[in-house]
Amino acid sequence: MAKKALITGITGQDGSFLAEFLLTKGYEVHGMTRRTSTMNFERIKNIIDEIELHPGDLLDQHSLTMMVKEVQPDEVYNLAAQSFVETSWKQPVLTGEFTAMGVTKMLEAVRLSKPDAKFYQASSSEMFGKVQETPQKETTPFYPRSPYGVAKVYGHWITVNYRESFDMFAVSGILFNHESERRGLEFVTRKVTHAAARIKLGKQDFVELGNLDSKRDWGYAKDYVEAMWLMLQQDKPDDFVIGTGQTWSVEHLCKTAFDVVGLNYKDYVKINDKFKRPAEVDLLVADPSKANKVLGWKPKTSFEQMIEIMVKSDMEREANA
Ligand code: NAP
Ligand code: G4F
Repeated sequence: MAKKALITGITGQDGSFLAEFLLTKGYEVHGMTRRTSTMNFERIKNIIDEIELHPGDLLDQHSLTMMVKEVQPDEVYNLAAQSFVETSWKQPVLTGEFTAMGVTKMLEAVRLSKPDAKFYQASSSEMFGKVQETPQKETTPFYPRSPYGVAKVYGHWITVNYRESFDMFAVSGILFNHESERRGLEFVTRKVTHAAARIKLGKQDFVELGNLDSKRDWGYAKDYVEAMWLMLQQDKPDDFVIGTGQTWSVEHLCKTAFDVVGLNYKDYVKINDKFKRPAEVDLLVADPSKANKVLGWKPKTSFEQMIEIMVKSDMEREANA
């Protein structure tokens, strides 16, 4: 019989790639979606007939418990969250409800309705925040710098706690930034690749950004969903850092993206202080050696390849818009 996977956040970047990946592995894929007045199935439109969707919301314990009871999944991937760091200062309480308490609600749903299901929590390198050592690994102390980062630390520890308290197979993937042609337009990589494409096509004159000096360990989302799956295929539950081990500044990202379309980024990038954050995470770079060794996981796509994929996809979309 096919294994059953349940994905919260299936309409998001990672959820859509993970659903596609699990279908190729022969899984029966179920996803949770929340009600919206207009459909937001853009990222899953190619697989919509191959998956089963269930209404639910991280704020609504009953919907989560009933969904897990009905699906009886073998594996649960908890990807749903308020995931944009900047928004977390404007909506700190909501971010806490979704991104922190939502994890406890999902864990409770699993504990009460399918306690032997394997549970994956989408933890984040934002938990390292004001980094206490470089590169960051599983044992690096957390020092979050935003309400989002604080909420993710809660989600991380409650997952560890349910593993230790209830003997559940509950694990946390501490994923560094991962991007793709499906990334939301508000995140800096996509904002830049989208702008580079539109400027090249004469549809936009410039792009306004905040801090060009911060550095991130950017990988390709398609590579990262495989790591999530690998974590749930282990005999023992454990947490892993997932990243490339390389770091680039936002300015270097701009150069790389504008190079793809043959333009000099310096002519088109402007600074607007409104995109600067109340507290910044200056530098993130992963030490993914545990994942390399135990999971046999390595990133397949380089930073340059990923940015090229994103710019070309934006060129194609914008040329046809
Ligand atoms: P994303 O594109 O923003 O997707 C977030 C998903 O969560 C969407 O499907 C969204 O549904 C859903 N969601 C939000 N609030 C919800 C609620 N109250 N109830 C039910 N569903 C809700 O994020 P992503 O980049 O795929 O990231 C997936 C997860 O990994 C997130 O938890 C994120 O914090 C974490 N993470 C991401 C990265 C990264 O670099 N991408 C790195 C580390 C950790 P709608 O479509 O309805 O909005
Ligand atoms: O693309 P970003 O918004 O991603 P951020 O804040 O690193 O968060 C992402 O990665 C986390 C993993 O570490 C995830 F957990 C989280 O869910 C999300 O996926 O910003 C990256 C950097 C920041 O230093 C920001 O200050 O880019 C800088 N930046 C400069 N100008 C900008 C801009 N970021 C955005 N979004 N927009 C700008 O105009």
